[in-house]
Amino acid sequence: MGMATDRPRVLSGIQPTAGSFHLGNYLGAVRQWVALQESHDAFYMVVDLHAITVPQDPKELRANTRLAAAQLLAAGLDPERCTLFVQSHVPEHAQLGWVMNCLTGFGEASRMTQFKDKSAKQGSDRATVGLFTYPILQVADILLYQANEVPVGEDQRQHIELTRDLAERFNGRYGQTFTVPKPHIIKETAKIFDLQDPTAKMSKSTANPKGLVNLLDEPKVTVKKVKSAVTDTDTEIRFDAEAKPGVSNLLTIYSTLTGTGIPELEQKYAGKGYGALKTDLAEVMAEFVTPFRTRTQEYLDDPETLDSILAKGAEKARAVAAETLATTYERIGFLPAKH
Ligand code: AQP
Repeated sequence: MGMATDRPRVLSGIQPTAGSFHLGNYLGAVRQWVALQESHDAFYMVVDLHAITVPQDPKELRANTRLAAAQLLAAGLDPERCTLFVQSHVPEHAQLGWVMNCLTGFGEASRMTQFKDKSAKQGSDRATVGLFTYPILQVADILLYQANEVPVGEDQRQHIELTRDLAERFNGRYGQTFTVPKPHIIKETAKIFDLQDPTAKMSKSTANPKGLVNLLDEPKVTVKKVKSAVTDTDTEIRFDAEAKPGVSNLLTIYSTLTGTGIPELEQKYAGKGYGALKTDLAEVMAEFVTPFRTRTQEYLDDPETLDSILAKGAEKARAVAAETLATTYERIGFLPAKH
């Protein structure tokens, strides 16, 4: 582990809310996590504290937390190469979260568009204060690890901006304490779109499940969804995100999963029509999800190993988080507790 400390650090998280990860989560974020563990000192977590910003059934939350960890391992995270843990196992997140709450302006927090979107979806009267302040907990998540980069999808960009602002504000007020992080957003896959409404982000809380590709769905379900993806009325297979969002989204997915360039795909399907593209992409998808499902199940079948990976991860994460929190408390002027 000694060499890991010379590497730039990354931190990111995913919610254990939906059961299965969807294709947007994977292509927008998790795929980058897997790559970055080779070059960075990587910390990845299942963010169960964020999950309770909306009501959760306790049994389901517990099961979904293990399921999220199993999917991360199945996607290629290697506990020897990264630190994988559960957010609530590291109490410093909530502790630094409070400090960050006290540093954030109410107006500043009110400008977060994710809160506006998410609260509108469930009716703003029912939205919790936790949902309102979750971007601030996210700030704490990132700053605790002194992360240099945060690999996320486009929808999280504004939260990384907030993180930068708060890190600079704290540093300015109390002296250099936090690394100011940068977003790590891959342009091509920063926003994967809904297969039925290719102008909307693929999202677990969609009204039409046909547009959402869950990685743990039966492969035949996925095949059907891909084949009935909305395209447009002409037949030309060409990447044009503005004029042809549906086809462009399919090309992005195809290209990323196979490593084939988009121009090459355009050439391959020239004159062939959407049916051929969809049939082939459906096959690519099925080939991707089938082993992913099997590997996820293998981790779930051995909860002791899974829990021990998470316990080791939490221990490594806590060592870093506790140090940052202690420095923060000291800078703020909290009286040290007697040992
Ligand atoms: N459609 C997407 N395209 C690219 N990246 C995406 N991400 C989510 N959707 C897309 C990225 O996935 C990571 C984990 O996100 P999360 O834990 O916040 O997942 P979520 O919010 O539960 O996913 P949804 O589907 O986006 O939920 P709702 O419907 O609640 O809004 C993040 O890095 C995110 O950017």
